[in-house]
Amino acid sequence: MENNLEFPENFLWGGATAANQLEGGFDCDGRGLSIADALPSGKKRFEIVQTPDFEWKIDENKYQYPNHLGIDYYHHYKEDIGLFAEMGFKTYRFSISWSRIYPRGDEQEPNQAGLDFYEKIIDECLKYKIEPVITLSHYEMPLILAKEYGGWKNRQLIEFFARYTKTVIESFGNKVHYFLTFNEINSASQHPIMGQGLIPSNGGNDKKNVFQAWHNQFVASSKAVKIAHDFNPNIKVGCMLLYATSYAYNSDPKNQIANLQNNQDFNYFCGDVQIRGQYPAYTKRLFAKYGFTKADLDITKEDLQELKAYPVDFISISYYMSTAIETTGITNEQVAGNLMGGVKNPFLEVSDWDWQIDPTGLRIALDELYDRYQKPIFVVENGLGAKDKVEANGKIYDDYRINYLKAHIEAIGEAIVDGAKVMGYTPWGCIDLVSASTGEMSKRYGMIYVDLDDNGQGTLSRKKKKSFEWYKQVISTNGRVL
Ligand code: BGP
Repeated sequence: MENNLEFPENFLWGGATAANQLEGGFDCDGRGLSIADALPSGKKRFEIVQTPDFEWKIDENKYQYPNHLGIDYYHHYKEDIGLFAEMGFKTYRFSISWSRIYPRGDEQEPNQAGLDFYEKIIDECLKYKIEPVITLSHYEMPLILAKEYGGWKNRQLIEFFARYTKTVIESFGNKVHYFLTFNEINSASQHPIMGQGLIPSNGGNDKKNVFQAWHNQFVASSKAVKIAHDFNPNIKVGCMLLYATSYAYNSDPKNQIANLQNNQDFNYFCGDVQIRGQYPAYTKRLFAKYGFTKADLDITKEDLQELKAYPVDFISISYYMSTAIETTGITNEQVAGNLMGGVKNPFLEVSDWDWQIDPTGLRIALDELYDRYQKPIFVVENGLGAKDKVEANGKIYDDYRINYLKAHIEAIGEAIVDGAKVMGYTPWGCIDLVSASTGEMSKRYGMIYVDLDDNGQGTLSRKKKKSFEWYKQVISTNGRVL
């Protein structure tokens, strides 16, 4: 049955992935090691990097699953993009591995073989009229930039990233119209290792360094906007925020103010700078919370001018969960999976990984973001991580995933009715890939199943799940049949 939702004609339906979670081919064609190659899988995913023996772990993990194999998209991309096309994708969001283009990160000249690989990916998309959306940095950077330069707290990275961006834009800017700068930039407040290359031995525990790294990334984002617009004014560059709708647990003003501040600190700070082009009014309070002032950071007048001159063109978000803020001692019941903290919301169910499922929270997110910024919003990640079962007949009946996606697409449709401008929807991991938080395969998001287990065993064959046909219909009816 058809619904009454009205998605815009040119709504960008598709799916999203990231290089380090699916490509494999970690040492193919001159690629350098990336920070993602140093993260092990399983419970020690983040524990390991909290130790000073980082270097040793990198060597130990050499040639090991998961980041090094991914789903071997490096050698399967034609088949995979063919399947995306069969689902009717209008767009495909993927990331470029910086260390394929600049293996060390600090060279003058790019690695042509790395560029050639992405050219083939882009051409394969265009063959099917799939609009590529490229993330320039999705939870990785050349490892040397973390080890030898100390990660993003070092100003020199601005210049390296600008060089990399220029190379990418000059190579692909005639074929690609949408670029995202840093994936889930605000998540560095929880895991500075992935997005900022900060580990305890190079200052990862010091909040001041996280903010310095953010500042350098903000300036790099502005430079990316300038580079893109100078090359082709039609290119649109977006920021990418991990948005977790935040509720006060109840109407106690103490919880309300705590929630307001949580929103500013987590959901809005990075976006405010990148979208509005200036540090927000609450910056002083936020810095003070961590025991430093603006004078402790290296922020120049030129930086501030650059931020002002080149804000992003649109906003992109990932949305998986909401959170609830309680400070008065009524409850302390935590939800293990909530990346940004907060207590259990009694009105919500959780996923198998304890992520609070809240489609209405997505409608609220889109309404609030549009009210705040009046710029188009692209939902570039959303989905349900679940364990799939292949039945004896070879089929995968992932109705739980269909229900999740349906409810969230409805929420987007309602937000559009509310007046929010939403550009598109690219559910996460449209093909099963390695999980960012566990480094394992068993947490699956895809409409396409990949035969591979947590130990890297399997045929790597691809198989359509029930959600494949369902999503195909969603796209072909432009969201009218869910
Ligand atoms: C986002 C990341 C992705 C992705 C997704 C799902 O935070 O941008 O890289 O993996 O979350 O998370 P996970 O794989 O941990 O379930």
